[in-house]
Formats: sequence, C-alpha cells, structure tokens
Amino acid sequence: MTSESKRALLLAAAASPLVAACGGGSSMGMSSPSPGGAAGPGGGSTAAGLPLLAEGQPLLTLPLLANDSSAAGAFEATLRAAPARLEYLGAQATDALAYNGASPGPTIVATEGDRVRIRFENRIPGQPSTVHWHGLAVPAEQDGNPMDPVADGADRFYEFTLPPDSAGSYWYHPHPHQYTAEQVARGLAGAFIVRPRVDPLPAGIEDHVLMFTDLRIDATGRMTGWTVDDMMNGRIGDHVLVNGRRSPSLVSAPGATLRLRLFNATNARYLRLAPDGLPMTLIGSDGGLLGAPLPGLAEVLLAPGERAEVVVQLPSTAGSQTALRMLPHDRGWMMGSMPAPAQSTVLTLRTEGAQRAPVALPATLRALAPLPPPTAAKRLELTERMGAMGSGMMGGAMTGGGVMGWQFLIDGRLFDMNRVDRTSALGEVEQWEFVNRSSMDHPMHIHGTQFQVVETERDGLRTPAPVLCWKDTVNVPRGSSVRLRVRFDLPGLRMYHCHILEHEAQGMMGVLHVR
Ligand SMILES: [Cu+2]
Repeated sequence: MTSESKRALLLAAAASPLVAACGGGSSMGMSSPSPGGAAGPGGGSTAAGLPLLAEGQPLLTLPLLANDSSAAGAFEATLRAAPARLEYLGAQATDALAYNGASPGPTIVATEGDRVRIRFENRIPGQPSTVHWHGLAVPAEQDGNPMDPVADGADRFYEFTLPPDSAGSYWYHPHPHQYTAEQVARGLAGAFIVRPRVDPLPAGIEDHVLMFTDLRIDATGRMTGWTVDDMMNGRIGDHVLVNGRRSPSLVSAPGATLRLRLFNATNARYLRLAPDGLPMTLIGSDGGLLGAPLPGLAEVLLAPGERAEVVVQLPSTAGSQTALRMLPHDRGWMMGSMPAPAQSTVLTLRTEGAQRAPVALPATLRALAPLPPPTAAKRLELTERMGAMGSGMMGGAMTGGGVMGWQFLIDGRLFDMNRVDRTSALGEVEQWEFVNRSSMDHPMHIHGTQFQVVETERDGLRTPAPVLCWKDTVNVPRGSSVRLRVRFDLPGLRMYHCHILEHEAQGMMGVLHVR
C-alpha cells in the first residue's frame, strides 16, 4: 500500500456514524457526542452553572466531502449550509449551523493542480453567506468575499484550480458582511487538505486533522448571544472542542509517528498547545510544509485562523496517556482580565496494541526560497476607539444602531466594502508592515496569497521570524510591528483583516485592489 493510500484511509476511516450519515453530501442531523465518556456522562452542570460535556470519548474522524466527479484531476461536490440540531448535551439538542449536517464540516481532500468545482447552497434562514477558502490563492471572484454574498435560499458554484506547490492544510468558512462571527461560532468551518503530487513524507505516518473550535451553550443546550465583552474581546467559548468533542482521546499504537494538522477555527481564542513531555517537530505552517523539519518544540501558539502541522512520536509502551495541554496566553484584554482557560487538557494521546517502529522524517521537506527584496512598501496601523456600533450586528445579537462600543480600525478607518483602501501591482514583491497601537493582539489575515514573515519589532528590538515559511495569518502583538514580504499573482479585490471575527465585524478590515 502506498503512503498516499494509507493516508487516504486514515482520513476517510468510517469510524463514526457521522461519516455514514453525511457521506452523500445531503443535509442530515449530526451524530452527536454520545453520553458515557470516560470522564463524565454529559448533561448536568458545574457549580458555576456551566453545562458538563462528556470527555474522553474517541476523537471523531471528520467526514470526507465525497468527490462527485470520476474524472482525473477534478473535484466536484456540494456544500450546504443549514440549521442543524447538535447533541452536545445528549437529548438537550443545540440549534446550530452545519455544512452537510456536520460541524465541523466535511473535510475536503484534493490534490494540487486539481480543478475544484463546489456548488454552495445557502439554507441559513434570513442570512446571506459565502464560502471563503482560507489561505488558498483562488481568483478574487471565487474567494467568498463579503462583496459576493449568496442570499438565503440561493446557490452558486465556486470554481478554481489548486495552484502547483500549494499542498497544505487550509480551511473554509463563511465570510458574509456582519454575519461571519455568528455563523462560524454557530458551527460553520471545515478543513481543506491539499495533497502534494509527490509526497516528501515517508509511508507509515498517521495523518490526523484536528479542528479546534469553541462552544458556549447554557444548561439547556442553547447557544447564548453576544455580550458587550464578546464584542470587545471576541467571543471565547466555554468548551474547546477538537473535531466537535470536548477533550477526546486519540488512540494509536505505541511508538506510532503522528502528523497532527492543527487548525484554529475559533472566533477569538489563542491556542497555546503543549503535549506533556512529548517534544513536537514542526513540519508545516499555514501554507504547507517548511523547508526542513524543526524538531524539539515544547509548545505551539496558534492565533485564530492559523494552522500548524507537527509530528509527534508516541511513547513505545502500551497504555500510555499524554495530555495535550492548553496553556494560558495573554493576548491583551480590554476592560477586565483574560478569562482563565476553559480546560487544561484539550486532547489525550493514548497508546494501545502492538508496538510500531518509529518513522524518521527526511532532512528536506520542500524547496523553499525567500521572496526577493521588496520594491514597494505598505504600512498599516491598527488602533481602537469608542464609537457607535452598527445595527443588526451579529445577526441581531446586538441590534439597535447607535449602541456605543469599541471599534477597531486600520489606518484610522472602519471597513467599508465600497471603498478601495490600498492598491498593489500584480506580481510585485511588497513589504507590508502591520503596526499595532491598540491594547490587544490582532491576528492579521490577507486573502488571495501566502506571505513570508520577516521580523517583529518591539521597542526598537527586532526579532527575525524563527523559520522561513508560508503564512496567510500572522499575530501582530500589541505594541509591536510585524514586517512581511508578499506578492499577489491574481488580480482583483482582496480583503485583509483581523481574524478575531468580532474585530473584523467592527471595522478591522480593508479592501486591496490588485491590478
Ligand atoms: Cu483583532
């Protein structure tokens, strides 16, 4: 069996009823985390009134989005966004949103060079939506921008070709003006894996998609609305979920070598992740593999929107348990203090069965060269101020225009999708400098391309990027500047914005015209 087909099996393993229920691409109820997990029955509530979610259940393998085309080099499918009742609390179902009945949505697996054609059906009552292919360089009119909404009840096709050398871990999520934060928090996000034509990794490495989302529900299973604090700091859920379950267990053979694709699909939570006593080797970033493995990492920090790929070697004894911890991280908090982490363990790696021989990584993963020195430069300043918030914010959660709240600005301006803020020349290498003069960190995302971070500067001290890699989202710490090199190879209107989705909704987004 080739490494390619082994990985396909793992990604597609029909281990859960979710896969069977959603394989056809039609809208169906999600199979739920069933009660009876190792660490709690689910249902009931804590002393603080938070509902208990079952823990210790097997990690769900997310369903695969089935390819409806049998032609070589073609991927065709349907994604339907619609209400779904998810059973996080057993019988007390949660009204949420799902793609093809699943949250996270089905994983798309295609190969670089493939022609992708996806029919999108918006069945979210009363709200426009789009599908944004986060991190992929697709044509501007196929990017799911806020300027191209798909009305409730309408359908459209998204069509693009996956560029050469684009293999990596991307994701898809809605991007409609003023509804992104609500639709993502209610469940709309999925992984988009682009496979390489020739895989540099050896056979025998288990490939796992780990989609991190966070959930806030009350004791009756209802998702609660946005608070004033959420609007300032971004909505942080009470439960960190991995593939839709709280603190699940990933079970594998002793000594197994695992490739973990980590996706931060939360609205606003920074994920600082550390496996207990198990060093990680970083092999990939937002835009695919690094040039060479970077071993010996004790932790990784993922801001909202970011991804990382790490390889870990499980202990060689059966019955071992390794906790993947979520460590506290201070990214700045307005009017009060950062909430304590919702839980300390987000995933447990367990070993069972016969021992497996470890798999060594190659010394080189990919040819990766720095972009040439820039011939143009942009400086973008991030600030905040008090002001009137828009009406209908968060789909009605903060209705009534004129309510005062915090606004988040780029170059002193609020987002206006009818205004072009910046212009770039097609194919020119530019330096972008994000200068953060606000009281919070902001993860800045640029559409339609990947970039290379050069350095971060704080108080005159310059820190070079630790590794050369492709990124589409970079954290800009408060009081710091981040410089990066970027080139746009496709023309049209592109968004750049903070990926704390409540900040994006309240102004922190701009329009770039590439021509
Ligand atoms: Cu922000």
